[in-house]
Amino acid sequence: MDKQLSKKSVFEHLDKIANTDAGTEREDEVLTGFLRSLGLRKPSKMTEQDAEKLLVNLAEDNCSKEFVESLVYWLLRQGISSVAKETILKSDLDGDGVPLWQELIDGTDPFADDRNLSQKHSYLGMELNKVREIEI
Ligand SMILES: [Ca+2]
Repeated sequence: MDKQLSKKSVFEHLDKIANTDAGTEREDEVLTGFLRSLGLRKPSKMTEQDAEKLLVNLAEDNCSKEFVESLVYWLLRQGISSVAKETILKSDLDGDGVPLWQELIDGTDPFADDRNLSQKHSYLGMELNKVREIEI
């Protein structure tokens, strides 16, 4: 129940962010063209399969974090169907166990497992500290 509530508030929060920016006509053109090039329906009519197809293409193209961000906010502004919205926001393109909505909020890259990377960094840091201790 709590989880449902927090998911709802996160989705509302993302909607709010999406609507703080009206976007531009150019953006509309580019992103509408992008969906069309993939043979997808318009956002309000998107099915779960459309959303999955979109995600697969994003992952394969290894799009920038910024592109995914503006695409998702644009889709939200366009009134994307709730089933497609769920599919996209809950997706985990890089397989790091962190859903897209969380990556958006945290500002992490949905295509790079950058959390594990930072874990590796801190692990490396620990190793270095160990070495230093031994030297001392
Ligand atoms: Ca992820």
